[in-house]
Amino acid sequence: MSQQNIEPCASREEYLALVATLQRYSHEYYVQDAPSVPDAEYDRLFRQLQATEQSQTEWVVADSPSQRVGGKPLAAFSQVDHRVPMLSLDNAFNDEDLEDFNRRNQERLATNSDLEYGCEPKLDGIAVSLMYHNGVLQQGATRGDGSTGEDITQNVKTIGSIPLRLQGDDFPEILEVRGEIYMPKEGFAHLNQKARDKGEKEFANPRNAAAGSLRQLDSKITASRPLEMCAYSVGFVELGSAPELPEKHTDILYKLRDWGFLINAQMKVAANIKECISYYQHIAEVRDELAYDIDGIVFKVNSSEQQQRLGFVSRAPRWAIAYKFPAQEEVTILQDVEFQVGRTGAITPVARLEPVFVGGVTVSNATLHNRDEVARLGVKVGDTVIVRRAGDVIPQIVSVVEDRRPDNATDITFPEQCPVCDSPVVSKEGEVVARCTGGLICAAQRKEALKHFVSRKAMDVDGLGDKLIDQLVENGLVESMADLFHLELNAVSALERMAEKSAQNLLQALEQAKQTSLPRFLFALGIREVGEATARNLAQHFGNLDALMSANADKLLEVSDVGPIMAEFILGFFADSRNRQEIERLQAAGVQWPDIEVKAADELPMNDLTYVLTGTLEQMSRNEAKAALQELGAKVAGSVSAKTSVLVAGPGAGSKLKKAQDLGVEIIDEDALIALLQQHR
Ligand code: D41
Repeated sequence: MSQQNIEPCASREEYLALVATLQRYSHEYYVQDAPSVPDAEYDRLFRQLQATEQSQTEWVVADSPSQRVGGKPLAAFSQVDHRVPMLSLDNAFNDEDLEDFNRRNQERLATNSDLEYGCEPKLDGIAVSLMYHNGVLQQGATRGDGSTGEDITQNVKTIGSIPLRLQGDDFPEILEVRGEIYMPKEGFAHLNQKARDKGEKEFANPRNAAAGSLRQLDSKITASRPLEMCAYSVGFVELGSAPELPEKHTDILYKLRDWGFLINAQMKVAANIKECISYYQHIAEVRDELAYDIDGIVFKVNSSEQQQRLGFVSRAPRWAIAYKFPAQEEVTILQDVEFQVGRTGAITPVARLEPVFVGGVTVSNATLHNRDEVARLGVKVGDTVIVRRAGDVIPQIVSVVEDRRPDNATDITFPEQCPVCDSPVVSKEGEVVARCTGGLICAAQRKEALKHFVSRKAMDVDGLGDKLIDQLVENGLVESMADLFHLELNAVSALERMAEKSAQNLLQALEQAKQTSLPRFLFALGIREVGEATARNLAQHFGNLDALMSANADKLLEVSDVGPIMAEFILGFFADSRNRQEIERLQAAGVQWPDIEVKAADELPMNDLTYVLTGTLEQMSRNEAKAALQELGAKVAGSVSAKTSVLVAGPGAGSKLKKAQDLGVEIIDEDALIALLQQHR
């Protein structure tokens, strides 16, 4: 590609106009999430700015966007005394605490009327102070101990959502803006992925990553980190000729937004404390979908006049409180490690923990994933560990508190024999997973295979849960999938805790499950790597089971989503006579499905179209959407490029949405996607 020639600005006026343009674009990009020009255009103008500043050093202004890039490393941070102390926040841990807070406020204000509150999510980041003189950023500082912090001016200037110059003209002569610098979850995941790729140490969480990024003496490092700042209050103010700030806290924040700051999009006004509690519950529900980590909600008496009357005690204002969510990370003790055998024989180390209340539930198990993860953590039995449970994700061990390791801590050794069937355990070269070689001899693998076979997206046998499968296998009633369809009423109702009626229901559910579809059946077989979407593609492509079973590798590779490794697994599965026999037994037991009419690719309605999915889908899973699109002949890609035909963007869409906008790709929401899919039913 040809690099265009970049001409430096011819005059100071032209240079200043360029500075202003770039400032506007950068605000659109970082704060409004709505860039009006493509990245390439921004980059071009930015290079022109740099070229100009190189040849005309005397023109350079302090708020030039070039000043974000990161200057020379500092030897140490100097100290900054806060002109107005940066207060801390009192905590509330339950609704009563919050109601007490409200009652105290009412008493002090000698009123029975409802008090109005500003409500904001409490971002889990680093509190900072930004000092503006005549609208130009002069200094950035950490909160420190509240009276003295560290000068991190160079570093905050690298953060895109911090304005170097305020917009508008009605801002105070001196204005201190306070806010939280944080790292959005997506950026955090990228950063850690890069660290993993390079074999470097990962950050434990986005907060640590944000703190670590700000603590860099070399601001070039900070510049490379995905940080944002969200403003939450003002500190020192000297109006000069500017009008008074608004009376209400929330209106002050709207003013800050006008001047160019990011404020929290979830911010709301609550008319009374009851509404505060509903707000808390609402945010707790959507918490996982937010693009950033939060650890609670901050409630602030909205009227400045009331705030002043309430004042503060020691280091915290009486008029504000942080209602914390249950902690998502806790320390506990690793008491033991057990090894579970999965459907494909994969052996997973599972941590048995001293029970601990974390993320709102009591946790006594956490996955340790595999050998590599155990090595990465360097964890031993007896260690004090940090467990994390966020949302509905299975609990994880994040790290070891090494200075609490007892003398008798023992290494975790992986078994060489399967803990269930005693077959040898092997790890294939290049694979981190250790597997039991027992296949269907192994009761654990059999149980897991059966659980998968009857699961909702597979054969969908109603009322056949994990516990019942365990019982059926342990009592020798079922060895393989086909055995399920030969169960007899008296044998089932003889099982512990099984009423005759439930046994009848189970047999009826099994009878119903026999009428299935080819995609379901293929998925249910549990072929390694063949998920729901691939099973659909295979069914669509081959139309019937015989055609699939007699396909060679080349034929399999024609199916979208099937690569060489998966093709190998599919061939291997059907080459195994035990699997072929099992399929015959299933069909003999009455399991059946209609064949599918195979359409040539160019007859499919979405042939030639490439879709990308981003953000959260609320009415279907991403896999379901993907499968439905592929069924209509569309390709579903992971990233947006010039080849993308349509981007489906749900709430929380981020960089992909931006890129699609830049490239002028058609963007639709989930409702439009559903309408589109229905059109082709
Ligand atoms: O999101 C936050 N972490 C946040 C922190 C917030 N939304 N509002 C805050 N408001 C205050 C007062 C009421 C004192 C102006 C805060 C903090 N303080 C705060 N952050 C760290 C210490 C105090």
